[in-house]
Amino acid sequence: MSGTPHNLTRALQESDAAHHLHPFTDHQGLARKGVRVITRADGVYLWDSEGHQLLDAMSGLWCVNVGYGRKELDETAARQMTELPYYNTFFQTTHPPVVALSDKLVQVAPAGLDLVSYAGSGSEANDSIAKLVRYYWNLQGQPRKKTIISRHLAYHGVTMAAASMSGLAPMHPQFDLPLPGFAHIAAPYWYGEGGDLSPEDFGRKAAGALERKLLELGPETVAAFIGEPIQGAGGVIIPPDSYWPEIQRICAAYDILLIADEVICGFGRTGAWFGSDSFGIKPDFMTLAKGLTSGYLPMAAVLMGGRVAAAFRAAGEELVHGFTYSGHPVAAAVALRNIEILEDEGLVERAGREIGPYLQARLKELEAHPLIGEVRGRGMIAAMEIVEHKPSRAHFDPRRGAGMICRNHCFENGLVMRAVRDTMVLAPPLTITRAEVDLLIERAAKCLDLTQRDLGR
Ligand code: PXG
Repeated sequence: MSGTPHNLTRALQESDAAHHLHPFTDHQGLARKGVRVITRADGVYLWDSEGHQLLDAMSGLWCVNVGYGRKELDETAARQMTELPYYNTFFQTTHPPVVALSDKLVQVAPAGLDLVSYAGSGSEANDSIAKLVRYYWNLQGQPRKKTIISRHLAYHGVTMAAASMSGLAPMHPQFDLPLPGFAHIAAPYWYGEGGDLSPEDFGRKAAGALERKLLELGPETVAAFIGEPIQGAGGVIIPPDSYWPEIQRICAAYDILLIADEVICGFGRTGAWFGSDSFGIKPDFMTLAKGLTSGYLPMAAVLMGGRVAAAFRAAGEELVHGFTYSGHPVAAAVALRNIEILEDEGLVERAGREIGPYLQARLKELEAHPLIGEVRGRGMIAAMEIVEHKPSRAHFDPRRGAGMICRNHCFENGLVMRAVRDTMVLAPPLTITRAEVDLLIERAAKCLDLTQRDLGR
């Protein structure tokens, strides 16, 4: 292909429209508008095929925790490709990268989680957990314990089981989901659903929904509860402090397993190594992906501990589960190097004590904007609620597409921020500098002004 950047872009757009079925995309709409072509990245910046620079306040899809352009990760991948590009971990074999990574994961994980199983994506990892939960209760001689309870606005992935656990309503009808054996309770979304309750009272009430659902289904039929410590794709829903301790209590009281989906929260995002550390959660299973490799290669992991790990170790029979790419050597080498970068550069502590608080303080200033009803966040993850009426926390009529208007202004003005309904969400790389945070805020403020103008307010 040759020609001006514009012609090149057009050629790529046409070919893409002809042959590429995109995730979560309306294809007619996309073909009309023309897809955006991203060609290059460095640090916190992306460049598109027209040469525009964008500050990526989403770390790709919540994953590029160490930032783009890390030579250490290229070099590690290249070296591993040369030495052993592939071998599997079935049939009584292993390889050095996966041994080293498992060791490292157990080191950084909350105490007690000491057994790792690998997958290629967060969805696969959650699907694996859905199977392992069944296996655990079958091993215990309690085969009636089957149902997994999750929450509205949850995102756990797109495989049949992971989508069934997800609670974003549009994810189900196209595929006749959820499957039997999955139930949902309300999310701890105080700003949207808390009404007149204080956040703490609302947190207890939202956790109480788990107990009510358990009693409705019969605790003897319930296997596990799954939750993201902070719900990411559902709109960065940060539970009140009263929430997780109550969930933990209910899981213990009714003998159900607790699964922390750390796909977004893991690896420093919340200012601690894991969201479970931030909220004092003691899970039986943890799901890891995204920040595990900072998105440089696809890889996910399931961490287990305590009675679950003990049961699998002692089962005395073959575990009939695993993927061709479970523990892929190149992905494992990159994941290990990525974790070493987080450690060597103190990026998790920086997210918790320095750049995270700075980002949150600067974002909080935007609460003075006429459109912003609430800014909330932890560490390097945050949300801003666009509302029509601040005192009542009333959102705009969804048909006005306030969030989408804002997101489009962001793209046009060199900033990538996602809109979840009318909630603007962001999760920049943990490496972002103060000056880059300032630029992010400057661009976000400008886009909010443009959104306000478009909404005629
Ligand atoms: N769990 C959580 C908490 C996630 O956020 C998954 C599982 C699934 O991971 P995979 O690797 O199978 O995609 C995710 C993924 C969005 C968005 O629009 C979020 C995700 C994926 C795609 C889009 O916010 N999260």
